[in-house]
Amino acid sequence: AAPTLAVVGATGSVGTVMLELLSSRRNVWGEIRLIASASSAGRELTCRGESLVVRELTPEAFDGVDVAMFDVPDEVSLEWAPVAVARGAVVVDNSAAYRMEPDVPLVVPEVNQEVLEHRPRGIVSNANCTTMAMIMAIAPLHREYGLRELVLASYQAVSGAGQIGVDVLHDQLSKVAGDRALGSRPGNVRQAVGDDLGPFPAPLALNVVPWSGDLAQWGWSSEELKMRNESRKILGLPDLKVSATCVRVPVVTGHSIAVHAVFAAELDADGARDVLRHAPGVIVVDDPEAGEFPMPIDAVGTDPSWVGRIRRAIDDPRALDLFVTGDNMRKGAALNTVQIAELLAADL
Ligand code: 2RA
Repeated sequence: AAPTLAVVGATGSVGTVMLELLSSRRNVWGEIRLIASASSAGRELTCRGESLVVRELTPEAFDGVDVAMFDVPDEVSLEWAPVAVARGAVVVDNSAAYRMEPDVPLVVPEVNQEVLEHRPRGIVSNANCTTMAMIMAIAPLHREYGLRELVLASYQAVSGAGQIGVDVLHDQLSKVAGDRALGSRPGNVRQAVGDDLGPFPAPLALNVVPWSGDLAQWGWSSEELKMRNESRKILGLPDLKVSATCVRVPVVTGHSIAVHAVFAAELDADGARDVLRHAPGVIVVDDPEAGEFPMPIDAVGTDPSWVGRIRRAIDDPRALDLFVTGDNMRKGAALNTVQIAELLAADL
């Protein structure tokens, strides 16, 4: 029989994109079971044209489930992924709870699908959305030229912080709209926006905020360490040098990353462009004279990582600078999880 899939966190913003993807991709699933916290249980959602009632997260909800996709907070994954595994499911988890565990594979199908085979705990992790967009472009370049170092700056959309992030940005934009004095004197944007900053430490409207995630260690944010640690794990380069600065920008959906990548071999921009044109899940958009760059307003709602501004560094023939944009809700979260689940289903 066709395998049974559970979607845990089905009513959340990533869960919503998961249901859209399941409705539009090749249908490999038998039953699809939607699961959420008690407060969302009983809601009706549509998937594959069927109306489905959301079930409460209980151990019994996993009975008969072959693959369970989780998009819930870290602490919920920590508690419930082992429960799903004990009931016979393989879990694909989009939280940070298990990503760096040595016995949990961290999988990006286009990059390191082979590690999916070894999953002794029955759990597979999905990478963070910021790492994901970037790694899609960097992995094929690494295979060709041998990566040595990454210097990264992210430009992260508010939907990475959930629906609350999107709502807060739109509220702030309506508060600042039309007042042309705003942004030209210290403090007046803060005053117009007021105290409702939602999940962000400062106003996003008419601003950029060099902070994403929590304080981790030595002044680095959790998001910056995720970019470093996850890149090392996915590429199998435990000593890779990575420095990231993660920045939140007033964009709804689409995380972008400015990348300076140093390789072992000398390279040129045309060669790199050619490698990227042949890379799965990557689209090259690189014609500045025609105004063609990778940008969130174009990449939103699409599957690939968009890559452009590809230049060899002027002062280092082994280094490349480029700009990547990807939909943080799709490949950055829901799509990669669904792709992993589909690979597992094909192997059942
Ligand atoms: C963010 N990367 O953009 C986080 C979401 N997982 O806030």
